[in-house]
Amino acid sequence: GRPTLAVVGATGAVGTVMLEILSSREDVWGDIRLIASARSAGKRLTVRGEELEVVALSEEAFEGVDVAMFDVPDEVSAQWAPVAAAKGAVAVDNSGAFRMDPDVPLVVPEVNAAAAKDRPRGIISNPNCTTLSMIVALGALHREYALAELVVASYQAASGAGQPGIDALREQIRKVAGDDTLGTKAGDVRRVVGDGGPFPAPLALNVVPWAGSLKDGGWSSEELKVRNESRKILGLPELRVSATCVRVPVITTHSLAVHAVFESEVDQARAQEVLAHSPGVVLCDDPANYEFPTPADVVGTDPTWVGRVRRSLDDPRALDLFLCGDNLRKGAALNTAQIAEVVAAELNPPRT
Ligand code: 2RA
Repeated sequence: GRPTLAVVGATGAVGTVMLEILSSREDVWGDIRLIASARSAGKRLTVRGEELEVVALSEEAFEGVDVAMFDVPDEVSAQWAPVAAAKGAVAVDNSGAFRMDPDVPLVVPEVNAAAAKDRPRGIISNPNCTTLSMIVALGALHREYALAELVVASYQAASGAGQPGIDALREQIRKVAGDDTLGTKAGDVRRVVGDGGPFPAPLALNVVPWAGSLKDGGWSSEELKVRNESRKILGLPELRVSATCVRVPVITTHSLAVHAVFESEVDQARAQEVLAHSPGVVLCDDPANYEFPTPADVVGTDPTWVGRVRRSLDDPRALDLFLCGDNLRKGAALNTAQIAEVVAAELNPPRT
């Protein structure tokens, strides 16, 4: 019969979007079980039009589960995804705990769906939302031109830091609203907003060049994730990648400015055509009519949106482009759901 699905972390920012996605995609699941921390157990949430009670995370909660999606912090996944796998479930994990484990595939179905089959630990990882917001489009260009180097700057939304990030930005916006003097003197926003909450500086009326934790050489963990995960997904362990990750006062949808260098010469019109015909990508590229993707237009949608596609003026092998992707949908819940569907089709092949 149809496989049983568990959603672990059902009450978080990504979990909430996951329930919407499960309610709107073609339904491949039998029972769905909602799991969260003991604090959220007993809450009632709606999925597929049906109200379900959230159960507390425990070994027994995975009894009879075929696929378990995890949208929880790294340390919770590190402990519990192996428990789910030991109970016989395939764990699809959206934390950073296993992404670089050589025995855990890192999967984006439009780019490397076949990798999902080779999962010796019974765990499949879902990439970081920043990597995911660009990789479907870059995978398509890589197939055409062979990628050699990426230089990217991100413009990341507050919800990348979960519900606390959303709540903090909304509160900061309330604090600065209506005061026409703010943003004209050094430190005035900081005085009104206070510290940034989950962000290392105020985010309202500001941009903050930081996401994640400090790593060697001054790099942030987020910047290393973009580099390491892009290499693993594209199967290019030597790919040159430089990333600067920046938080901007947007609630949801990450954007990236990308300078991509290829092995062969590129052509603007051909690159646009490749992108326009790639599943999961929408080309929105008519600057004469001010058509380009922006987070305000992209949020709530599934694809990766690409615009501003230009051939570099100084390098015939390089393209410059701008991308937007909803970090809670393709950046998290949607890609996890797509991976889970790949596994479901394998467990319960459609009849032909
Ligand atoms: C962020 N990508 O945007 C990180 C974690 N979700 O904060």
